[in-house]
Amino acid sequence: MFQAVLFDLDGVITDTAEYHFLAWEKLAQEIGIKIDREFNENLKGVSREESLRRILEHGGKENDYTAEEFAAMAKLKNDNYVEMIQAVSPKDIYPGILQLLQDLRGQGIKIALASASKNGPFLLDQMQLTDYFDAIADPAKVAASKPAPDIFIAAAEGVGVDVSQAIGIEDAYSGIAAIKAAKVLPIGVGKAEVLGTDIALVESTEMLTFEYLKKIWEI
Ligand code: B16
Ligand code: MG
Repeated sequence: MFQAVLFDLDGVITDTAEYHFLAWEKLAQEIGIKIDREFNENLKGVSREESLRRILEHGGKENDYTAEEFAAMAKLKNDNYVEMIQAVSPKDIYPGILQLLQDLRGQGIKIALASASKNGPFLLDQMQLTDYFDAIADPAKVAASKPAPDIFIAAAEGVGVDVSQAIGIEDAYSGIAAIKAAKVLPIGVGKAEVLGTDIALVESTEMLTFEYLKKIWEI
């Protein structure tokens, strides 16, 4: 039986992936770059700085800004995003997630956060979920961000469980790649076109029951 579940946050625990998109779309518009939801798939799970690099490249403006201007744009996006998430509350927890956290606790299975977001701890507090988490991996302290395995390895280490005994849950292509690279068992939330056909997938978090995780583990 698995000993730990390593959760992504944005797009798995709550719908903040949408707020990230809206905040990036606003910033991109201000500098004359158009991004759509399809392009946004490339930003999910990717760090703030890498996201901005990809947007500038998308608009052919990767050489147009100094390091200071780049940092100022990343800050502007985050200020905007932080404003949007002030209203996040327990009502915003995706269906099935609270029950899953309770069941995992009840079974003595460790729970860790493996989010690329520096706003992760704030969001868990807003949703009153902090106490369910035995560890929160700090994205500022890992050497490389998703698709590198570092954040999932740090999350498993944080709860003292070997990666071979853990399940990782993700909604992003880069996140699934990170889980695989960490040698953790992946479960994807989303579509096969985006996440691949070679892993267990659920369309909605409602399907993420303890029984489902057990079934996937035993396959
Ligand atoms: P921040 P996750 C990721 O969170 C988001 O998917 C991604 O869109 C965002 O750029 C990244 O966190 C960094 O977030 O700017 O708040 O530090 O999906 O890994 O939980
Ligand atoms: Mg995500």
